[in-house]
Amino acid sequence: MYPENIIAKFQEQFSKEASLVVRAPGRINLIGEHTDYNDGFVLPAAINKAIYFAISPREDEICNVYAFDLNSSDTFSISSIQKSDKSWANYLIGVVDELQKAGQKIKGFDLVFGGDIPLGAGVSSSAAVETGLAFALNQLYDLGLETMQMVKIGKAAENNFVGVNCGIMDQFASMFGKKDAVIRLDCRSLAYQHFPLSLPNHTVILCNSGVKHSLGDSEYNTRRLECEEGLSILSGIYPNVKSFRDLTLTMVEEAKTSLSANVYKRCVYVVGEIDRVIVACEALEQNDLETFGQKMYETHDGLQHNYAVSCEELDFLVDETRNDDAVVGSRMMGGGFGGCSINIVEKSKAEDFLNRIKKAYQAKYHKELVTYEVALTNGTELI
Ligand code: GAF
Repeated sequence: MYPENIIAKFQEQFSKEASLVVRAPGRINLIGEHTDYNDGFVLPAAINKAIYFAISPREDEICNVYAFDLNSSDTFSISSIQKSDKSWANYLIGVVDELQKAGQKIKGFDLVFGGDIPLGAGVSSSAAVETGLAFALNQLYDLGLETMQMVKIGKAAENNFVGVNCGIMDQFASMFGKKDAVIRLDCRSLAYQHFPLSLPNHTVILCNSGVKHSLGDSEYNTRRLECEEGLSILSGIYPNVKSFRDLTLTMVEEAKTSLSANVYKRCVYVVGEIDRVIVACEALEQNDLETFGQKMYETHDGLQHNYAVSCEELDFLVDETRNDDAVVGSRMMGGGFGGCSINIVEKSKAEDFLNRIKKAYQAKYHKELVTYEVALTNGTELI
């Protein structure tokens, strides 16, 4: 059971007690996909699936790190940072690198980490590893970093060391999560607002397609480049346009002939999605779940057809819910190319829904559909 197994493994591995134990959660995102790096809005929350860190400082520059769930260890020195051939270790080394680049003085450490965030499922296990280590080192070496600085360190590690040009949402949600609340984040100004997700009659269920997405190998970075190309062309045509926030669908439509077919579709998706988050948040505030759910389906359609980041299994999972009266809204979640769909389901009908969708998935793909009912939790913290 986490985190007891992590704490016990630390004792066994290093023959001493861990100085600190940190919990860094994964995240869901209700709506606002691929909008974080496009100056849009997102609506994520931290969840009750997390990576746990048992850690102690060292007097030298050596970092001994052990990945509990992979039963794999690695050692590196903070004074000669280089990529590891163990891909999991690069998330940690990247954080150490970014801290040092930011002028922070740290020493080595002994670490055991692991948790129950499903890997490659679009619930941000990698961001949790990054924010968890940044948080632990901040505590261990009394660095005095503010929460947002740690978010940025985690993101920079992913961008510069792991090589995925992700936006800020995942690290932000893992750090700023709050029990029973979602966070509306303006990714342009970084202003945010927690608001309680009170769904007395509904529950949030993730359906894991079991298709492993790998953001690094996938088209994620290409989508970013396509968005940059689109924005650069559109801001040439409309001099007042500084970001996707300044565009309307009509403006994109009128400039269609200046954009390649793919770039046009990416722009239509992003401009539409930024608007959808605003409408969906208003609906949520008014307890209008029907409108919220409708926006989730529109997001899925955009991700499937215009942004082209879904996959057959995710489309199947969403399509299965379209005429299911237990489900208010459903869509693929996260970067895409696999991972989970997120579903808002009526509590009293959830069990029947799960039976139906698991049976259908098994019949179609001959594999078990793993599902998770999620609760919203605090962000990264000492435990
Ligand atoms: C991944 C990225 F890490 C996020 O920054 C975000 O862009 C998301 O995909 C898509 O919304 O999780």
